[in-house]
Amino acid sequence: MTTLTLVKGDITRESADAIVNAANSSLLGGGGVDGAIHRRGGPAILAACRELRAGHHGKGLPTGRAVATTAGDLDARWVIHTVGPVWSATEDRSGLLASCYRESLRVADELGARTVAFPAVSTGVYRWPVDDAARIAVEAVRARPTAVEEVRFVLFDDRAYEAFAAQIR
Ligand code: AR6
Repeated sequence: MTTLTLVKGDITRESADAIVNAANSSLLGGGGVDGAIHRRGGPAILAACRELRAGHHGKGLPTGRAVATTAGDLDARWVIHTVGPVWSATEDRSGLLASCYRESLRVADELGARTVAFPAVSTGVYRWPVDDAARIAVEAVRARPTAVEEVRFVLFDDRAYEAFAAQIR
């Protein structure tokens, strides 16, 4: 039984087995949550990402996929990096956004993570409308069988918090 919980705040302040990063395909950092995670998590995360790029993920991580690294100095065992789709008004990419949540939970299960904190993937730099993103996120998590006991959505502002709350109520 997986419980869905909501927190308003900065995901880098959370304590969880795994913290999900809204990354980009390069895995080499960026702005938003990604920048915050690398800043607070320290250089070990970037070092692990560089190793992934030197090895199995030479071309980077495709959109909709997820991969884990150390969480460095964060209060977590792992960071699970996932690459959300950029919002498009002309193409339906919602399957890729749902895949981010499914794949992150698959990786979490492989690791044995019991608590996983997610940001609202794709709703920042990638411009996905937050109400729609919240619906896709909650549906994807509810539909995916997982041993994860708590899926915690950590929302940065009131707008995102309310959008997720409306889906979970
Ligand atoms: N904690 C929780 N949520 C946050 C935090 C934080 N510290 N900071 C921002 N958010 P974004 P994306 C919220 O842009 O849209 C990066 O450059 C933010 O308000 O981080 O998937 C990557 O490298 C928004 O609701 O991710 C990629 O290039 C949500 O997190 C690109 O941005 C996601 O915003 C990915 O864009």
